[in-house]
Amino acid sequence: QPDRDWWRGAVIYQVYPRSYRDTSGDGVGDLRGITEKLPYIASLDVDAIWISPFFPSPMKDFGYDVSNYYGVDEIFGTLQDFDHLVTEAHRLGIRVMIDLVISHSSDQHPWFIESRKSRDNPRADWYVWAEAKPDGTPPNNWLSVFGGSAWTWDTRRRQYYLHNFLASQPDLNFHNSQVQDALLDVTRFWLERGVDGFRLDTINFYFHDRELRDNPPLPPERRNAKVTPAVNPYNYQDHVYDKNRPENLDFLRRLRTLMEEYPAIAAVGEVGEAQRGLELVAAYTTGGDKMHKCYAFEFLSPDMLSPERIASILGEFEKVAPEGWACWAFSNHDVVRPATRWASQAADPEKYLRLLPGLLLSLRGSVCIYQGEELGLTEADIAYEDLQDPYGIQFWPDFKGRDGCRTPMVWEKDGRAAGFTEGNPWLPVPREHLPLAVDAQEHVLGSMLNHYRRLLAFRRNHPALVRGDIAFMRTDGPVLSFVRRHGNEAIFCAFNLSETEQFIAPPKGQVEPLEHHGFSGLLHPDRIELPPYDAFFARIG
Ligand code: TEU
Repeated sequence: QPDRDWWRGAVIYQVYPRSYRDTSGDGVGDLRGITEKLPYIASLDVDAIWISPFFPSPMKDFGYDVSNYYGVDEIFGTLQDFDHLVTEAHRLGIRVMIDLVISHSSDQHPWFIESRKSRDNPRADWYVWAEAKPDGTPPNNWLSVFGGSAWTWDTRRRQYYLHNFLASQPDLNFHNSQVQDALLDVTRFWLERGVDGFRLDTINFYFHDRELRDNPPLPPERRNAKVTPAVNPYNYQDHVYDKNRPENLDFLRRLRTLMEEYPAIAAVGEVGEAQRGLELVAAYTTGGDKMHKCYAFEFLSPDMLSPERIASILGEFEKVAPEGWACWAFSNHDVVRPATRWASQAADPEKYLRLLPGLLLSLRGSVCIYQGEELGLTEADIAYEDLQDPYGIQFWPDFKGRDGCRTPMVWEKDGRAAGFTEGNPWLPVPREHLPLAVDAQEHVLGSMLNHYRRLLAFRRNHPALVRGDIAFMRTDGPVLSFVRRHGNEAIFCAFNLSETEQFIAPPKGQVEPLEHHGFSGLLHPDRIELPPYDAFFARIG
């Protein structure tokens, strides 16, 4: 019997294919490269991989602009390479999730090429077209995440089309049922090829308001200038009409119904919404008929972690989504790596960085780990001349874009391009990453890599950490503590997020300290001793 519930508490390892391993020598990673490295991924003991988009694409947004949903871009290989990857992953016990980017396509997709030809062709209504205002300006005030108006004028149709991201990423019109059917067909194609699930890009952007009403301004108390750069006015609108529409739920239900035809499929939806992320995650995951789980941007923002913040985010989630399931991530291909975003601000960055996976892997929810996070990679400083990310180029220097977390994976300390490629890597390999290469950490007992492995094994050995509920104990001050409980197993977890030693009272009843997790908190008869940035785990009665 397939384990239909495998996604609960699953650890998903995110692979950004351009930067994982290049076997063809063109400087860009490929599917064969991922397959070659599957034994490494298996050695981490994760449940699944999520592969960022590998479909044919003009790569204006590095694959998040798809021009054919049924294939593999030449640069990444072939469909046969993909089938082989899936077979090998399954042989090693790793499930495969792919990244479906269906809110928008590339402007080079044949659907859009046809759509823009005239106002009355069969696909005329497959994208979101609208008349200019009488003065020639765009239909409303909607903005693109990547800067400027969300509307671009098309000289042939003499109309504007909608794009939430780049102008080369036109927004598909979900109000058109043919579009929905076409996208479900795409989904079925990959289900038939044996994938185990999907990471669904920008699920809250699927529908737009048909009446094209202006977004109201965001009230100042709900602004968070740090989430996206203050230079981008996108951050100051309340996105109630361009995205986050109630109809999104209907399409997510259709998707789920399709997924239910196959055994043990799971979907994790990306909710790109800084202001009301948790509320949306709740709406999209409760009821068992939409997404299995979602991730919002709570822990992907620059806001520093604190016991209070962590408890309030998880507490809020439990409140709004008692039966929903979260997926937490500290890192992905869109945000500054936590080693730089958070740890560099700590008194002891190295120790702080080791605390992060202990914390992440103990929270209630599923977890995503982004390639290189397990090595402790820092954000690379990319020179303006080397920038590839359109988002970075647009907002430089206020915001340096996403290339700094997309540099090649470092495999060999002394290898050419760190063992990533025989050619010239599409983004430079930062010199400071070399000592962190896999081969440099592999056989070092206490390396970051082995720390992750040990923690992943620790989590797997304790079902309460995987599927248990969570009850917070201390949430104010520098120590966070909670109890994870599942069946008759209860685990007390405590984290010292400060640079000074802390003492806390042990939980009542029997306390049996657990080992093999890489932390050194100590139980004394009357208190628990937590060194700076350290943790303590115990089985309690
Ligand atoms: O990201 C959606 C999203 O909300 C991003 O705009 C995010 O806010 C931004 O990257 C800043 O961190 C997804 C993908 O993860 C991203 O790589 C794509 O560029 C985007 O969709 C468009 O498809």
